[in-house]
Parts: sequence; C-alpha cells; structure tokens
Amino acid sequence: MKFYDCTSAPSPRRVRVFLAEKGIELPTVQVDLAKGEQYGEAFQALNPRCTVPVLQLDDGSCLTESLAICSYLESVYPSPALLGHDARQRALILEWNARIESEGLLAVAEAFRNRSRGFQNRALTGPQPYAQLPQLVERGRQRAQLFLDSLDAHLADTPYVAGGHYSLADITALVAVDFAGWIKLAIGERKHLGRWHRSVSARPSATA
Ligand SMILES: N[C@@H](CCC(=O)N[C@@H](CS)C(=O)NCC(=O)O)C(=O)O
Repeated sequence: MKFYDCTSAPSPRRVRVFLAEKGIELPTVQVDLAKGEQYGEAFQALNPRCTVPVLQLDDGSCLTESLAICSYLESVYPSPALLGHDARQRALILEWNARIESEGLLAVAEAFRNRSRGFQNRALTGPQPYAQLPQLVERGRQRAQLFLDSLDAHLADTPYVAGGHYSLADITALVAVDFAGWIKLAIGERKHLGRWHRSVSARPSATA
C-alpha cells in the first residue's frame, strides 16, 4: 500500500491520525497542493478528482475518499477498533462522521476557499475551475459556528462524539475543529467542546 498525503491539508490528516491510532506505518508520498501537483498528469492517473488523501492498494487500484480509506484499513487492521464493535456503534460513528463532514468540514472549506487569494478559481476541489463567491464566506462561517455550537451541546452528554469510545467520529471532529481555526473560529467558551478537544488533542496520534 502507498499513502498519498499533504501534511498541511485537513482531509489527509484524518487518515494520518487513523493510521497513528492503529500503529500502522505506510510508505508515504507528499503531494504539494500549493504547487498544484494534484493537477499533474501523474497524480490524475491515480485520482482524476485531484484530491488527497489517496490510498493505493497493492494491485495498483486507488481509494480516494477518507472514509473509504479508513474503512478499508479497519478491515485489514481491526485492532484497535475505530469504527465500533457492533452494528449499532458502527452506524452511529458513520452518522456522526457524515454530519461532521457536511456541517463542519465543508462549512469551513466554503468560508476559507471562497476568500483566500491562493484559491482563486479553485473554490471547489477538482480539475474544473470554480470562481469564488464572496457571499459564501460569511455563510460558511455562520454554518461553521453553528456546527461548533451543536457539537458542544452534544458533548455535554457523551465523553466521545459517538459514545463511550474514541472513534473515527472523534478524528473527523478533531480535524474539523482545528480547521475552523483557519477561518479564525475558536472553541472559546464552549466548555464541553473544550474538555473533549483537550482530551483528544492529548493523544499522541493528534500530532500525526
Ligand atoms: N471528501 C474527501 C475530500 C478530500 C479533499 O477535499 N482534499 C483536499 C485537501 S483537504 C484536496 O485535496 N484539495 C486539493 C485542492 O485544493 O486542489 C476526503 O475526505 O477524502
């Protein structure tokens, strides 16, 4: 297997933390997104959608979504379990993972990519040019703020995002909350979110 990464980007960090929690080391290739390596012919042959992370399997085929990659790794390296121990836990983890992606990661990306000078005509990922829409900066920020509020409220009743055990949902939430810092949204007074964030950030995997 070979892992295509970019250390500065949030999505591949999800896979890096997942790998670290499992104690897996993979041959890794850095893709320089700032230099546009994701649009090059060599990378497009692996992932025509021009995004990282990518996991290339030993038969040469590629997985190009964080969730698919983590799900594959969970099957190959089941311990420690990060996608639950039974059907209900797994479903809950996947539900939170999907919510955090759409309400957290995509909201922050909307605000960030529609504002930053380096993302002109790159407001969405992929090979097609998409112009920035300035109205989406504030909307993305508002959505991201609501996401932090709702996660704070949820964490009042549960130690980890999907219940009593650390899981993929915590990894995705950690990456989303740290990514919110890119648009200057902090945890602030959200005390349940703060307690959870200190706990998951203290795990050695958080620096992966
Ligand atoms: N849903 C995808 C999202 C992947 C994604 O958006 N990756 C970003 C980095 S965080 C990327 O490759 N961006 C390339 C670009 O900005 O051109 C996943 O989770 O794997």
